[in-house]
Amino acid sequence: MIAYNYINGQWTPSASGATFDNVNPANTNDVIGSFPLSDASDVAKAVDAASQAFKTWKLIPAPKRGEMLRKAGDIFTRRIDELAQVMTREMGKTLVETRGDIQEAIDTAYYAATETRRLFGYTAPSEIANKMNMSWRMPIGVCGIITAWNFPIAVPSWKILPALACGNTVVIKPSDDAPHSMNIFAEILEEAGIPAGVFNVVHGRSEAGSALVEHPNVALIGFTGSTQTGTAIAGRCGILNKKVSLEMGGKNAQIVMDDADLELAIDGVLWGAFGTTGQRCTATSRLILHRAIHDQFIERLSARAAQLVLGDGTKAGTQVGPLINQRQLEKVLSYIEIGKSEATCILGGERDTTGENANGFFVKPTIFTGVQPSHRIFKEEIFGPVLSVSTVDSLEQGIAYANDCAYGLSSSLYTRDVNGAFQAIRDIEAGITYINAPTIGAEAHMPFGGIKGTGNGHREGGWTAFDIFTEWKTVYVDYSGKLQRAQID
Ligand code: UN1
Repeated sequence: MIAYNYINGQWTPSASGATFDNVNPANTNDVIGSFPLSDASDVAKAVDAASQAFKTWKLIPAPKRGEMLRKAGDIFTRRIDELAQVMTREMGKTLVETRGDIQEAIDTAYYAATETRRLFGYTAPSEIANKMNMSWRMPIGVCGIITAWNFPIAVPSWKILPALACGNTVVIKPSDDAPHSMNIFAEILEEAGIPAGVFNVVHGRSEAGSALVEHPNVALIGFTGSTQTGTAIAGRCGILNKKVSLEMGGKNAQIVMDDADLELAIDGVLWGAFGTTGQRCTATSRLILHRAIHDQFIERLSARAAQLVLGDGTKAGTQVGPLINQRQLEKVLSYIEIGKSEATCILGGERDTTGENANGFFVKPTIFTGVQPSHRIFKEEIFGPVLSVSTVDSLEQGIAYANDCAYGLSSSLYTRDVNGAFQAIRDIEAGITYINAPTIGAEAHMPFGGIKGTGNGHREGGWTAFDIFTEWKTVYVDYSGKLQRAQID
């Protein structure tokens, strides 16, 4: 397949003609297609189209924009099986998970559609007679979106759909590891009636991403990816005075107390740590066990984890897919080596190249015990199927361990003690806390994001996404017919 950028409603090759190939991470002999390796001139074309389109798109009544988004949700629903196949082929997670990824976009589309009938502002009394004060939301302009490959449809949808609902136009630079899904996103928005230029896709790597950040007509950057790249983008946006919303790394902990339902907690950690091959910002990468249940928990957990079926995500029965690419494979394997020098590897700890997995980026589900807060595998984001297990003697110590971390996205506590649960909800330093549920599983209509090294104060999802994609206009209407001076008369 030869694929193109989507600019001003046209499928367009890169100006330079340069391309990159994308391969199936479960079998690198399967080349999915060639995609444009765009540069600043391609980005400029897309931004020009989006700037032009903004002039008319922002004037369309928000509920009319919402009708198109609702239709987009319907089309995603119609195309879910086909799109799930495309997504699994390019990023590896199982079909059950890629369907879930698309479902998250469907939920976001319907939520954004209904929000176009709210987009509430505020009224407030004036301090002056015969004067009215109010404040309403304005679109911001062209939004530049840069996203990762692990949720090729869901995470872009959290940004694109609220942005469009608010009357903004969009240029997205999707990950070069999951470009095909984004072209289907463009097809769906086009079929839903989104006019040419309102939504644009520019494929490429860091050159295209940087050009988007630097372009003077891009008013906002929405980014999901590594803390290192996000922080660099935020630095540039600070200097360029652009609004920037960041969704970055995580090192999420699940705490299991001695009174917990252990089978439930094992189900939770298996899904949280090894679902999506651990490649979620919300993945459970640390397990903090109360000493009293540690040994039996580890015995039961490792027996279950050893049964997980590693393979091509399109195959029935596969539970854990490959890592995304060679770079991530090397990174995860190097963390496994670090882990072996720091703690005890009780499961996995190696690549799987057996049988049909020979040509993919497969790493066996891996568990380390005896992990201390000083260890690198306790502190650093690995983004793979690697779980670091530590032992504590109390809930307070468990919370302290969970908080001993540079990130603050998700967290989880398994307990039957209601008082302890509320203490953890209050004291865990994270944007999301689950009680008796794993660290993954955010719902589209709730705020999503984190503190510390995870984010910069914004929340995607739910009503909070609309704060990212709007500016406030404050309006004063004086109907007294005379000059009335605030703070003076
Ligand atoms: C991400 O890892 O970037 O809660 C997003 C979850 C998903 C979203 C994850 N609904 O794990």
